[in-house]
Amino acid sequence: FLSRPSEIGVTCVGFAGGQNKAGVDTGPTALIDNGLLSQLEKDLGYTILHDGQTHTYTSHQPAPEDDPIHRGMHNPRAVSAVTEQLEAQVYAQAVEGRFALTLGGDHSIAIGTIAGTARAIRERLGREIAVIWVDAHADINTPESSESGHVHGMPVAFLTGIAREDDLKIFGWLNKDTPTPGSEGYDKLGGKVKNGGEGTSAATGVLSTKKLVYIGLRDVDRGEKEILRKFGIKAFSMHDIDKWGIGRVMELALAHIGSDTPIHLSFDVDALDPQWAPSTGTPVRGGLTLREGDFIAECVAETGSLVAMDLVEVNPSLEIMGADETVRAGCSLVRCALGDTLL
Ligand code: EXY
Ligand code: MN
Ligand code: MN
Ligand code: MN
Repeated sequence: FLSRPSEIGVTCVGFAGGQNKAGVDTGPTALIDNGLLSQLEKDLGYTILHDGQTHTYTSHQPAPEDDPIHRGMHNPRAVSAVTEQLEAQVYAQAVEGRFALTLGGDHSIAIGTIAGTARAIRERLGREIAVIWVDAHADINTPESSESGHVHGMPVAFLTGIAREDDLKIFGWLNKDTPTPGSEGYDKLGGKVKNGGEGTSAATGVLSTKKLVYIGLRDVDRGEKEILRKFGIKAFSMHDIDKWGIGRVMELALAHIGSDTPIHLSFDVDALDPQWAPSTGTPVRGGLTLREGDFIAECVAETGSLVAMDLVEVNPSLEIMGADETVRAGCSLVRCALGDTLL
């Protein structure tokens, strides 16, 4: 149902406000300086559509003094404003049938990219997207369960509707088309109430919890584990990868999504072991090898259903000695997702 896109719409997001370490905003420049876009163009034959900018969205962001902590979240209005803009940018690429490639930036930006892909695919193909989230972390804290207040640990909660805000300037824009929990016909979590009985334990957001699969998890907060269990979210941890091997895990992950489902791949470079990707804000040892990371991207490419990808959390300013390695690993992941290593 999908033909291989010949065009890639690239969006570079120089944003670091979802966490507290400077430098992740320069990730896109480092990836492009390493030749990523020319590799996709010259070696893989794609047409690249890129405005040549790394967007900082400064005119959209409130001044820090106008962005106080809200429900424990740091920079909530800045993250909300940036992701709302980004939603429109990614939507504009994907709705034209282009592959939407977004280079981050911290992982909070996935609020914008996934919402944009979901809207475009719904409109263009009448389909719901699935998301493969490759990460050491689950990024599914609610503002209340988060211990850090960093929004890059929360994007999945907002996307699935597990976390909600009515304030349009603090992610309320995400819920414009989804029902308010507790409103008629919906339970406290926004799940549909069936014939006046109990609600389903499904939240309602731009992404269904049933269409989400994690790979590579190894640092999941207690509150997040509870959320994963409660909503029955499919997750393959490093333990599962050690046990079954990455080949089997990918078979199971893709089977869960089902064939013929448009896929958005959100790849956090910290899924890789710090041996391969040390230049990232929250490294966790015991991660994927470079080959396992590339293999995940290759398997997703092989489905022919990949419509969008994020590569996030490359922070060239961390670990001076290793920045090159991380950038090269990031470029490799993107090339693999776009079919480079398939014969
Ligand atoms: N779970 C921790 C938190 O919520 O602060 C750590 C999150 C790190 C998120 C990185 C981007 O994947
Ligand atoms: Mn750009
Ligand atoms: Mn992440
Ligand atoms: Mn992570």
